[in-house]
Amino acid sequence: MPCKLPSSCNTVKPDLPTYLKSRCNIVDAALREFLPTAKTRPATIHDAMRYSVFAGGKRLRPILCMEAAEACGGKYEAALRPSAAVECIHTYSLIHDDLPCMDDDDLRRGQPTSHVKYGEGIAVLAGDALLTIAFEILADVKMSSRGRYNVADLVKELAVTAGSRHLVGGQVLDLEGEGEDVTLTPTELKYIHLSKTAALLTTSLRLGAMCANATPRKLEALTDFGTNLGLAFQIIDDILDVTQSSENLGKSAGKDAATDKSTYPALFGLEKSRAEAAKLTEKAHLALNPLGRKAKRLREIADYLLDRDY
Ligand code: GRG
Repeated sequence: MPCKLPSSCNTVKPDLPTYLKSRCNIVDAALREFLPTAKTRPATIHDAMRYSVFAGGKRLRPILCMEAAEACGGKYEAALRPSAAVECIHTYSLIHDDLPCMDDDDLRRGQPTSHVKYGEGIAVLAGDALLTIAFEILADVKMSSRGRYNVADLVKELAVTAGSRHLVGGQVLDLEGEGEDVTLTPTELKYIHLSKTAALLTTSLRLGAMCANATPRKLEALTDFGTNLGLAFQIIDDILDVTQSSENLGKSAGKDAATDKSTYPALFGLEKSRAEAAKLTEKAHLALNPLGRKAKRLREIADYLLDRDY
C-alpha cells in the first residue's frame, strides 16, 4: 500500500547497527583518502600509521562528529574532515598509551600493538605523525565565510583538547596515580576521565556542530551531552575491563585490577558503577533537549554505549 506521508517522510531511517556500519564505512573511506598510501616514502611510517588506524575500532568519535552536524541541521559530509581528524588523534593516543613507557600493552583493536609490530621507535613516530596529520586534514575543511566559525576555531578546539590541559594532562595524572600505594579520590578520578575520555568525545561533537554553523545554545547542549556521555563511556569501559575477555574487547582485559589501578569499579564496585553510568547517560539525554527530534540518533548512540559489551 502506498505511504500517505509526504515523500520526504518515506525515507525509512536504518536501524542503529546498519547506521553505525554505514557511518564506519564512510569514515574509513575518508581516512583512506586523507592518509598517505602505505607505499608513500618512507613506507614504514605510513604503513604503521595505516596499520593502527585500520586495525578496527568503533569509530565512535567520527560518528559523533558527523551526527552532531546532522543534529544541528547540517550535512554529515560537511564534517568528514574533522571526523577523520579526531579518529587520527584518538588512534595516536592509543598507540602512545600502549607503549612500554605508558601502559605497556601488546594487544589493541584485536591486533598486536604498534610497538610490538614495528618496534618502539616507529610506534612513537606513527603516533606523532597521526597527531600532526590530524591538523593537516582539519586545516583543509571548507567553512562558509558567512558562518559563525572559521577553520582556525576548529584547529584551536582540537589543539586544546589534544594538549596538556586535556588528553596529555589526563595521561600525566593517570601516570602519577599508578602504583599499589596510590589510591585516587573520586574527584581525581573524575578529572582524569574528563580529560582523557570526555574531552575528545565532546570536541568531536563540537567540531561537527561547528561545521553545521550551530547556534551557541546547541553547541553548549552538545558540550553538556559529550561530557556526560564521556564519563559514562569511561565507567562502562572500566566495567568491561572486569567483566569481559581480552578476546571480546580486542585489548588486554583485567589489567586494571592486576595493576591496582583506581577505577570506578575498584572504588565503588560494579553495581554502583553501573548505576552511575546509567545516571550520567540520563543526564546526557536531558542535555540534548535543545536539539529536539534531530538528536534522535545521538540518543540512540548514548543508550547503545551504555549497553555495549565491547
Ligand atoms: C596522549 C599518550 C596520550 C594519551 C592520552 C586518550 C588517552 C590519554 C589514552 C588512550 C587510552 C585510553 C584508555 C583512553 C580512554 C578512553 C578510551 C576508553 C578509549 C578507547 O576508546 P574506544 O573504545 O576505542 O572508542 P576503539 O578502539 O573502539 O576506537
